Amino acid sequence: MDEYSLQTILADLPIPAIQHFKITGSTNDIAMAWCETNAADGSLVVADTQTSGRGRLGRRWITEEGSALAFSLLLRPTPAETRHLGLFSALAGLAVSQALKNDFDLDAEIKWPNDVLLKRRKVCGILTEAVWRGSLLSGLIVGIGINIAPSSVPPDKELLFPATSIEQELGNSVEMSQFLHSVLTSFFVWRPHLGDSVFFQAWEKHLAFFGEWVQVKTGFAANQEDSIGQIIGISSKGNLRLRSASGEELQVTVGDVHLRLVHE
Ligand code: BT5
Repeated sequence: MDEYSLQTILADLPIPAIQHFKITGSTNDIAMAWCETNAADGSLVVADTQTSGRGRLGRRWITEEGSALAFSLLLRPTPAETRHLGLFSALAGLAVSQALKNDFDLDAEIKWPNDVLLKRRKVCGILTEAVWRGSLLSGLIVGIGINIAPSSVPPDKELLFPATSIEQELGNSVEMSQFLHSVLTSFFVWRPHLGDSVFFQAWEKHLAFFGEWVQVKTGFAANQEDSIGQIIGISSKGNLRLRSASGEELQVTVGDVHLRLVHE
């Protein structure tokens, strides 16, 4: 990929500017720096390789050369969107899931809150970061990493959860810039639905482990007990709704959560 070909391929989308790197630290870091300038909503940073790709809470995201998509969208959320900032990761997850269905007929699931799975293996990670100026929101960076070729999948010892790539599940090769176009198209189609009923229905429809018993570990407090329950849906705030063994409803808010199937 290069900047010129990306500009051509993405020309029909509301993307006013693109920066492409053969190699960079993290596209989210580049987008955050760009956010401090007058870069407009929808500006895009794409990299072929990341040397310090980031996951949540300081975890690493591995992007091997030319085998994966790694990109960050710089958004300037509207006041209405600002009320739903926490839902942008799910929006990105929906966009990726929809693109996988449209382009390859692959049924992806969203592991709450923000991983996209194919056959219960992680194919995509999403890191959304807000940039504040004092108490005012300056921008939101939506960083998306998608494993395309088998070589993008890190060795097991690097993984907290099993991983896969699109080509592994499909058995065919994938044209990366075309798939990027599909994901971004889907993102901009879904964006006006952020937080509405159609959005929550689609999210629930894609929710991994629906009806299954899971254990959710919230990592902030050392003495915090895990929540164990059967997944029954998503609340209007984007919380995960669980039903405990005693029939009580529990809600888990997005934080440092590790969601696992019970008895796995
Ligand atoms: C995420 O964090 O899954 C968010 C990843 C976001 C990556 C994108 S790439 C573009 C942009 N620029 C960045 O610097 N980041 C964003 P988390 O849920 O914390 O998961 C991180 C964990 O995923 C790691 O600890 C590993 O276990 C695992 N992992 C790392 N690389 C992976 C890969 N390529 N495929 C599958 N799993 C991976």
